[in-house]
Amino acid sequence: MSKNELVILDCWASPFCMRVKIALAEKGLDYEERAEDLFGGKSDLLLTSNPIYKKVPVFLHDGKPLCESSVIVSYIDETWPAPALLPSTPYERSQARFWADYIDKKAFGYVDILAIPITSWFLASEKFGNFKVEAECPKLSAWIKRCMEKETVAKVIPDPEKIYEFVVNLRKMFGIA
Ligand SMILES: N[C@@H](CCC(=O)N[C@@H](CS)C(=O)NCC(=O)O)C(=O)O
Repeated sequence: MSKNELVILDCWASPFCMRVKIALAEKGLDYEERAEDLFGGKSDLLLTSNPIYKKVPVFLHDGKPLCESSVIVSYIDETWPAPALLPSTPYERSQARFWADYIDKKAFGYVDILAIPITSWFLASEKFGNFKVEAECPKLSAWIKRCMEKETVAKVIPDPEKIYEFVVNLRKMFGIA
């Protein structure tokens, strides 16, 4: 009998972990976050749960590990069907997976969950790359704003300024000027 014990081996700044956390929040599920030290020493649980890539996120459902964020989000959608993240027919699902512009055209779902966490790193890219996403890609920028209006997204995505500080520290750690 499933206890639905949900654990995510996590790194707060990882867009891939954010995907899983948004999907869980969309389904209204409680879960435990276990922070991994990706640079100082990964836990034995991470190494044994994801021996191929040794990366977060790992999602543990009643102790059973799943790896790769898109695989995990699909699993979450299949295991807890409501509200559906993917459309109901195989053809629509294939479109959702394939077309990037699905983001602009459909209700919030699978593609948005996979894409939005990456945007939390945009501010850091802008500062180091000397460009503005809003100026270069206004439609993308509008989509980010729409997604961020959702509580399930806003509560998971960290402040981009914190990500920027994290990147500054990473650059120092790896000796990048
Ligand atoms: N394709 C993977 C990417 C996961 C990934 O790159 N995780 C990074 C953190 S953002 C990680 O664990 N890095 C540690 C390492 O590479 O050793 C997914 O979608 O889950």
